[in-house]
Amino acid sequence: MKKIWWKEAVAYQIYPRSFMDSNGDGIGDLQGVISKLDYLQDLGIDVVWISPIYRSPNDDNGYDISDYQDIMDDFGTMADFNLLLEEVHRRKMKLIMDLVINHTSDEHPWFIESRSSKDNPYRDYYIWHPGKDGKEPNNWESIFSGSAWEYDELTKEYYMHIFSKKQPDLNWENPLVREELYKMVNWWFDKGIDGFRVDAISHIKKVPQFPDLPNPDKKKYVPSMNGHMNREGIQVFLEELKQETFAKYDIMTVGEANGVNVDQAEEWVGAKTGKFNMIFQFEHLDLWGKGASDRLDIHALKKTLTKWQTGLDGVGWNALFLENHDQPRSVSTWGNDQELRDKSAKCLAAMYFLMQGTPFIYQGQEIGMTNVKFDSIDDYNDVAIKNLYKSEREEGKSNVEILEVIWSSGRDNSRTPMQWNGHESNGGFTTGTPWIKVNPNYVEINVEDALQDPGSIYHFYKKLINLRKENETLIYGSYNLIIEDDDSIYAYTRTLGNDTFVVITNLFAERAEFILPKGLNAKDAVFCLGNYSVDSVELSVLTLQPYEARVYRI
Ligand code: TEU
Ligand code: CA
Repeated sequence: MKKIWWKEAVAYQIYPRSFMDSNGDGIGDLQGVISKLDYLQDLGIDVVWISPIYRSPNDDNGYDISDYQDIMDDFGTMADFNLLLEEVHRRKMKLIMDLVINHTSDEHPWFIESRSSKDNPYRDYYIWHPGKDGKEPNNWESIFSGSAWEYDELTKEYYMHIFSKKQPDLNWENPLVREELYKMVNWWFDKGIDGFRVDAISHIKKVPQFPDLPNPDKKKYVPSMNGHMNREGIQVFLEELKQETFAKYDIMTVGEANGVNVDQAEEWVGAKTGKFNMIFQFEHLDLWGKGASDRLDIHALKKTLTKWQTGLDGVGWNALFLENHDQPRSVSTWGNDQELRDKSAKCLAAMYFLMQGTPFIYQGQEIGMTNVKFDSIDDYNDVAIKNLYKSEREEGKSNVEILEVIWSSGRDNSRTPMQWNGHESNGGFTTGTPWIKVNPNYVEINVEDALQDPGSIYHFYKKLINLRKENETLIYGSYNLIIEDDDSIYAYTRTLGNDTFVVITNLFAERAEFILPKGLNAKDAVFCLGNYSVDSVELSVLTLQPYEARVYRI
């Protein structure tokens, strides 16, 4: 077993716009992040992943970059960034940035050139196509609703954008594009950053000739994943990216790899042949239903996570997560964000955090922040939400119908400002007017209170982090699913040599009985952690309370 720093690390994602505002303009910024580094260090964080902070017109909050080598004015200056990097390193932590190279902003100089004429040297930096019968070149739908093509009056052609129309896709088939990107990536590594989370990277290869996709329901546009997600030939690009950049540095890479299958693990994250150290896969999130079904499909969840756990064991490495800036809050979706918020947040934490892989915590998850319900579309900011609202209205859906979808699945659920305390207006996030409203429940749910209460969700996370740091078994050990058929309990073991931990989580609001399977010995069991008080270490038969979680060493 080879010890590797990024396998032992616990990571924390910052969405800088919503983390901490230092100057009262209502927008989180780099100085704000710096002011909270002690908080993160205290929690036990090793790696900070910061969502994009580059120059951007903010159509998609920084995921639309107009200058890869400069800092967004809202967030500060390059001097602020340099200080952030220094302050992170001074605390023996690492900083990884977000690498958005599937697309740029339409305000990036490359695109401004590209759109200016058909024979501009930058024309082929992006994907331009003439229309078909006076319409878009094909029927592909953008991930953010509407067509994936935008008509440009000047040259009378369409450009492809699988996200918003202000995010034109780069043409990865053009070697000049790739070269420019690699130069930029290495520039950041030479500056001393510790890695990248690589945005939407499974989308860089498009199916050649851009064929129409099957459209059995005769819709105007059809979901276009089959046109650009994890398509044949992508590995050639990824291998080159790796060789020209990542392979030259001791850094950490996490690919955002929607659509990648576990049987492709070797080529994506294999120790030798992989292109990334780990990937974010989304199969388990798709099971949440996000409003579609009330009850968590625990069997599918066990099946999916177990597939990734066992599929990567000894092959590659998992990135473990429940939340990010694109997902609703886990406690609202999977748990209970009312009376059982505390219990269910801790239970979910124990469930995913002790698996094999590098755990990620998304800002606010450690205090059990919840979804939000704004009553007007005007209170929302996310371009995906706005586009969805517009196209669903056009299709005749009512305001309330659409809002209900947004309440349960909209991305702004996780983008409301970080709740630092309960007594200042805006929860201590800003002294000004926040760019998006603070969740009114900051009065009860906030960092200051959580720090003071030893039984809080925050302290539970801290204990999980310590437990993991102190036990190699919880880092490198193999995962094994137990009581597979149980309808309420997700339980598994982690084993390294003859050391074994058992993680037992009741993922529902009803009590459940746990019986230790034969072959596991409860005799010398030591109770390590739980979210209810436990008076006996007895482990062979347990009655678990609603959302009870227990961790034993046996
Ligand atoms: O998200 C990419 C994206 O939307 C999907 O690939 C992802 O699989 C989906 O969210 C899972 O449900 C990234 C960023 O995380 C997102 O914030 C950006 O808007 C997007 O890329 C465009 O840069
Ligand atoms: Ca600010």
